[in-house]
Amino acid sequence: MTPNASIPTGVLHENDEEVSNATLPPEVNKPDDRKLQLVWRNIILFAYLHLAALYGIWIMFTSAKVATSLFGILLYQLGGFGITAGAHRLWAHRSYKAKWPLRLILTFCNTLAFEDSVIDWSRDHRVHHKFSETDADPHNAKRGFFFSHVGWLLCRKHPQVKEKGKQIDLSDLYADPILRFQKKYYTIVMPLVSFVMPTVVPMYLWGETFKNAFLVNLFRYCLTLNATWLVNSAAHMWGDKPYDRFINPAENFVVSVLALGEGWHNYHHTFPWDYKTSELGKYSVNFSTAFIDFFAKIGWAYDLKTVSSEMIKKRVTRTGDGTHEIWGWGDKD
Ligand code: ST9
Ligand code: ZN
Ligand code: ZN
Repeated sequence: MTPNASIPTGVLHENDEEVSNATLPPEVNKPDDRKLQLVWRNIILFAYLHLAALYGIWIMFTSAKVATSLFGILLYQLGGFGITAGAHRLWAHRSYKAKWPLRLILTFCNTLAFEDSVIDWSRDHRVHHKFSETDADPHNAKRGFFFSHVGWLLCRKHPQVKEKGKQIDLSDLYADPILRFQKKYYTIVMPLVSFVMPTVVPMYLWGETFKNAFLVNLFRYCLTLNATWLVNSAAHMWGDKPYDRFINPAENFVVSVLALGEGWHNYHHTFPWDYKTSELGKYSVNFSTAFIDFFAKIGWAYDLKTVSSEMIKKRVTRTGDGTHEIWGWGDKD
């Protein structure tokens, strides 16, 4: 539980306070500076993706083979773990350590999810925590549901994101050759892992058509993105705040189901170093914790960081909104 001195700035641990609006200098929150510079390439690609994904759902329930749909669900889970257990809990927060075979598996899964390289993802996420809900937060939820969900990917970043982001130390991520490889060859590896493999496997292993395999995979990808984005939008807006009523991130059950355990966002923003990202009993709506625990059992994941019941209790009493007892939380199993 002692903060690790080797953890770089930007990985929040128990001694850090998130920077709140109240403590930020005024230049970090100037709505007048929010000039939208639209990125039409992204607008067109995301519009196409969402339309194609709708067609993909139709295909799944009409002409696709069952094996293709099951494969899509499997890839959703695997890609999801690449974001939750990988980019988020392992790399952005350093909430546990992993041996190289697990880091390799997680990098593969992360590439399947196509949410940009782990290094870039973690940089934005560390800024998100450190300057939460200010203009330096890439998906500042104070700018509304649409902006925090997807709008932030359709325009240039606020200058404060880049300015404040320079303070974030990424040396721990650059020290990992697997992550350096992923970033360097992302434009080659990502299309192969995230689009070619998911299309070719159903075609050659069980004779699926190109169209069906391709569209079901686009639906799988689109669902992964929206599940992730809901953490930034819905889980920053709706839900109880049993741990800290002074912040917007909330406990959101629906998001937790879709995002493999990442919707318990009031807990996560209060205790960002906990590898479980929630207090809830081990696997209740938190498959990503089960995933990490499995690898801990075989020794590939280790030094799992968590929070003591006493610390949680103190915090709940001091800053909670009173809903902690209603949910009956605190049962660690
Ligand atoms: C996607 C990511 O969807 C989603 C991430 C969501 C995170 C959610 C976290 C929630 C918790 C975990 C929940 C997991 C649940 C999972 C469930 C799964 C089932 N600091 O970015 P650029 C500088 S990706 C410091 O281009 P623009 C830097 O110099 C979807 N500096 O900014 C940089 O150069 P370089 C697929 C920063 O030009 C330069 O600016 N991907 C920072 O404003 C340019 O950077 C896409 O669609 C920083 N934070 O463009 C691509 N940021 O990189 C989308 C930037 O060389 N992105 N700099 O160092 C883009 O096209 C662009 O980023 C842009 C902004 C148009 C949005
Ligand atoms: Zn986080
Ligand atoms: Zn958040």
